[in-house]
Amino acid sequence: MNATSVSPHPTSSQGSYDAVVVGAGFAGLYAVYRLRKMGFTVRVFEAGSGVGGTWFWNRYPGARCDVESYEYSYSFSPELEQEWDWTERYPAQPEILKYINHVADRFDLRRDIQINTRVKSAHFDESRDYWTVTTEKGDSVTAQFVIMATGCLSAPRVPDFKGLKRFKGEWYHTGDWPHKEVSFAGKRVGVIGTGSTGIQAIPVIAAQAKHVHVFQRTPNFSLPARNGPQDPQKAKQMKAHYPEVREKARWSGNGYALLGDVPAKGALEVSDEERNATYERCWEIGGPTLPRSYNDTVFNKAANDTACEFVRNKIRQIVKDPKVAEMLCPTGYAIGTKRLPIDTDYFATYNRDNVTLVNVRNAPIEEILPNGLRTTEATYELDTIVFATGYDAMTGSLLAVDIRGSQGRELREKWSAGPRTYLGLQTAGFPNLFMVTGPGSPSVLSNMVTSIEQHIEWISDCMDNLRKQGATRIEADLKAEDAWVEHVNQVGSKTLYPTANSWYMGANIPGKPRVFMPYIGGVGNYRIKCNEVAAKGYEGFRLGGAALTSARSA
Ligand code: N01
Repeated sequence: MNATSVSPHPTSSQGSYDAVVVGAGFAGLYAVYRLRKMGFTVRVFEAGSGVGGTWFWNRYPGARCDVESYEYSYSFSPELEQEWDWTERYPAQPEILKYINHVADRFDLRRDIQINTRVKSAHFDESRDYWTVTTEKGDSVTAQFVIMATGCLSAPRVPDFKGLKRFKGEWYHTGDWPHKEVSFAGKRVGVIGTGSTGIQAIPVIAAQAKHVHVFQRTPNFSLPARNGPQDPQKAKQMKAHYPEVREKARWSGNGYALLGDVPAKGALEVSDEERNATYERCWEIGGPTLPRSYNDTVFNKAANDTACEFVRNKIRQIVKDPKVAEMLCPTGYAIGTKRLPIDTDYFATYNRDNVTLVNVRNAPIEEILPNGLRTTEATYELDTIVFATGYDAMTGSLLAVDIRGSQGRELREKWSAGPRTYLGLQTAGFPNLFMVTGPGSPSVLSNMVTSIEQHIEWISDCMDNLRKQGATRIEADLKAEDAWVEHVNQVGSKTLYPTANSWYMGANIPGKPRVFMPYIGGVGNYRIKCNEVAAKGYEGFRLGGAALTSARSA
């Protein structure tokens, strides 16, 4: 931007709005689009210096979406669908960010989005049914509704290692990556963490660095992405059939149409030959389908074991040093119960002379030194450390804001034993506060864009409905919330998910309550439930407000 140009974003806020939206990622942008169209006034606060949310912050080398590009996009505008061309099967971070910026400009969304502004607090005034929202910059606004579009993986976590402040080299967390180019050329780099992020970043960093030490605590299953340039035929097909594809995704198990229907057979119902041929086909096609090629791998350990062993054998074939291969083979948890990465050349990277795998399960990192780090067994000299150590997932970004509901009750206190929500949309005691893809909704187990659109549509329709009725307040009923939490837990406990130490369970954060946070009942079933609740006059919610009360008593 040159010195005379004016930012399209507003720079400060006072006053009153129908809704304050926190966050300008996929969810926040769609909220502005829809609420504005329905005649609501809206102000978005975004901590970053641009829109994009996850895709604004996650600029680490190799950052890429693991949902195919044509499905990882908005469905609300047929024109947008037709005019945008994706260049790769799995879109890289810069392309997704470009798309999000295109959406912001195309629909003139920026004038309601205040960037560089982190929300500090949101307090509810129950005498007037509105929230006061303050920011770290000193803005203070009121709004009838607050919509937390803060994302599920947006509170990066650097482990509390002794000595980090004294490190003389450069260190980065992948979820808070600098906006300048980071060069690894000639550098001795340490990467801590082998989740989806580490698995994407390690091959790219290894191709540049002098040497990479990978500090692995838990080996991870990973499947080849088989990424490549977008097939023009496939793109054409997609554009010709977008309405059907989107509709299928909306009612599917996980919000994708391309992943197909739930398979008819279980892994143990077929012969070893047939199963191996299926797994082999999935491995060759690429993407996350392998464990989903049978209907029981999520529930049945023996069925799941067949997929685990197939992938372990692939690792043994790819990695030349048998000792390193065994170190990379995941054991002790079911495939898919920790988020399953898809990769480009991850395992083959360990065949490079400049890559060393270090087991920090047996010998944990004790301390960061000025020139490297020390485990309980050895010292490693490093110029750069990359923390691919994940997030305080699902609740971290919500609880980072000082949220106080009725009678000043703090959300942090209410959720001290784990998050409790009704439909992942609201939590009792916090009227007019909505969460987008909150805990208790399909969220991270789904194509996020599908789930985001469903939530924003439900929330904005709800606001419209309240307006028509003259209601100023909606609040989840505690009994409905308890029943939903019970249902979420029941469905989750039928699966193998709770058996793994994953961020789905909060297990990556010391002291975080162990609760399976997402809803695994399926995107389509969940949509049915949300629609039913709305059709029954917002069953399980309590509606209130002056006009409504007088209409009812008349
Ligand atoms: O984080 P993670 P992530 N010492 O929590 C290790 C999404 N995503 O950023 O497993 C040593 O999965 C930790 O070890 P362990 C996706 O949903 C999407 O990789 O806890 N190691 C683990 O290996 C994903 O799941 C895309 O034993 C330590 C790693 O750090 C989510 O983001 C791309 C440690 C953290 O893995 C988070 O992935 C990338 C310690 N003290 C990410 N503390 C897409 O493609 C932690 N670790 C869309």
